[in-house]
Amino acid sequence: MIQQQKRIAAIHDISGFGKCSLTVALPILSAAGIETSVVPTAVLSTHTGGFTGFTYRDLTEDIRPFMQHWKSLNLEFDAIYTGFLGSFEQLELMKEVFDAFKSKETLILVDPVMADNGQLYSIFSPEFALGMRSLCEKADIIVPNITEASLLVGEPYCEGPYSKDYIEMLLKKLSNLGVNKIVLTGVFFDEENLGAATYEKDSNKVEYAFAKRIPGNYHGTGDVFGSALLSALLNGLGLGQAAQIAVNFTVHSIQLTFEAKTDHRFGVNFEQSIPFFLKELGLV
Ligand code: PXL
Repeated sequence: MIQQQKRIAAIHDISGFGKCSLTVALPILSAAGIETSVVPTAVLSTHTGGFTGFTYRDLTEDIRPFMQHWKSLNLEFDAIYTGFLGSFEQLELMKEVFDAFKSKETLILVDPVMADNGQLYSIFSPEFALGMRSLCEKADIIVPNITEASLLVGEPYCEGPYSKDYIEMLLKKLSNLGVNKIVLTGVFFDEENLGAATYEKDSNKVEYAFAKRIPGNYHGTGDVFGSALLSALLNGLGLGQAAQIAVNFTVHSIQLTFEAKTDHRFGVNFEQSIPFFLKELGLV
């Protein structure tokens, strides 16, 4: 039987240089066979992580008219995927988007992009975390890193290595926001392996997905991970398996970038890892 192609709406910024957000989500999801519509929330010359002097054209005003037009076309989506959002107003607008397009089958994936390595990104105030928490409460699945998870549940940030008890405490507290599926990234129990922990509230199941750690902090890996995770879920894989594929693809992309000694701000070479990714998904 021919499977109906899945369609999603990806709502992130476009950073012209420094691969992240839509310049990562669109090619990865498309390669995985998913029809990917986009709502650009802002256009920047580069992302904000480590560059100075970037341009920033805010597109908040366009979001509601975009939605109204899409509504008039009776468009439906299998998933809505939000990432970097630049203001409280955009957080509130996302709730309107969810209300307008959520059907029983629509998967709402919120990546609460706002912090890493114990620090909020420079453009956000501490109150932004509260706004992001309230958006996460509307999601079916959230994909925070450890710093974002700590901010979302009001725990102090801890540096790893972590204990299983600590990770599972964070997962349970995150699920108390009313979210059924949690994928926590940046999890490690020793210095050798790094990966993700998943929790499904309905089944009360915790799973882990690891790969060998590659030194360095590469920009945009959260977006590579989130896009790969959603690709795997929409291709019918379970949460634990989808997380393992997303970890493997992210690490494969980092490995190529590490070998090429590329500036960490430029993003990772996910493009040349796509054949590997499609094999992992069983699509080729
Ligand atoms: O990858 C997350 C991200 C996306 N978009 C912009 C960013 C960041 C992280 O810094 O600055 C504009």
